Amino acid sequence: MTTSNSTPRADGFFMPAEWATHSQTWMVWPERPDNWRLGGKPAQTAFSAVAKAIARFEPVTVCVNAGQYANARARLDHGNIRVLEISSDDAWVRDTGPTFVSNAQGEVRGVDWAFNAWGGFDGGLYAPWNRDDQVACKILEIERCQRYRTTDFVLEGGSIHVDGEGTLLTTEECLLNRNRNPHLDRSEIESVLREHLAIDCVIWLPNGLFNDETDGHIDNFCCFVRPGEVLLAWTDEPHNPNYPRCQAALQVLENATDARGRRLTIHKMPIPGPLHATAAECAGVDLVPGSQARSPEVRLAGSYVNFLIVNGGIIAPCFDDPMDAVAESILTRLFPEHQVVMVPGREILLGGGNIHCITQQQPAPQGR
Ligand code: KQY
Repeated sequence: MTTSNSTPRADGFFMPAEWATHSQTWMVWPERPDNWRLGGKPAQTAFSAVAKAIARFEPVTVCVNAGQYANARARLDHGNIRVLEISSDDAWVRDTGPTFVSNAQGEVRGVDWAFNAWGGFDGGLYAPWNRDDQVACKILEIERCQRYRTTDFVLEGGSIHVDGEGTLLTTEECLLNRNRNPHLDRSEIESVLREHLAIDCVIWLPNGLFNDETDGHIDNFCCFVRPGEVLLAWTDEPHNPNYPRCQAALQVLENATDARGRRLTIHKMPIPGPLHATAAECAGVDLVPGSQARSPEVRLAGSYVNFLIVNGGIIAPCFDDPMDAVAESILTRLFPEHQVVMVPGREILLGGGNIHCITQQQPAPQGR
């Protein structure tokens, strides 16, 4: 595998939007008992359902630690799912996998961002994270993709969304957090994003969703549905802790112009819940100093915005909540060319994220 000293932009590569055709989607098998209750068994059922839902539309590769290989291979019994042994610390390939970039000649490469488990020893969620930090490199090696490594720049894929036409959405809460890149200011961070993703415009929302343990990843709060149109998690209830966050985001989005000079059309997606883990669910998680503690008192950061766009499909979480049907109808209206598939997301949410966080799309070669 070649690691380049150049940047994707300098080499003519850019990050395609998620709706561009994929060659496959990557996932990682959950097993970590201090994050997933009951040794990860309920999460493995949930991840299997997500993998099989995606596999209806495109190939899926699931990475698994050696000790879980046989179990994962047996549970992921679908002809469109490949299972590979790759070590990891946990199962969030959106954040540990590469961000794929492509060029007009039909080549795909990957950006391997430095990973510090969402904040290192200043609020990060577990240690060590060295095996997670190697996941992107290993995926690129398997795919024979050239690699760009940002040794001095920490980023998670869940903290960015792009429209494929030069605009990037992110949050100040995450990217300007002192636990990611304290040596860089806002304009220096923008400059790394411009060079590595070939974007020209960054739209900064102040915050992500309340209690999002990633420090406010954008992929749990707001996403593009097509160029010039975004979908924002929303509440009209002033007592909802998300209310000020939604209002602040709306104000930024209403005043934003994208890289092509467009004003944005803003769609709203209701927030489910309030959702909480039960005492029994929390009791099923191993207590390990340095790992994220679980409590029934903590409102979970559940969000229907945390969905994945695949080839012809939308794979979105449901929570056995009255808003599930509303979310499904909004997604069906916004994506008339896609089939919306709702998959149980509660077990993934109990671990701290959802479907977008546990998946990483690999674009098909573009422009050929
Ligand atoms: O949501 C994500 N992108 C990652 C969440 C990590 C949670 C670990 N407990």
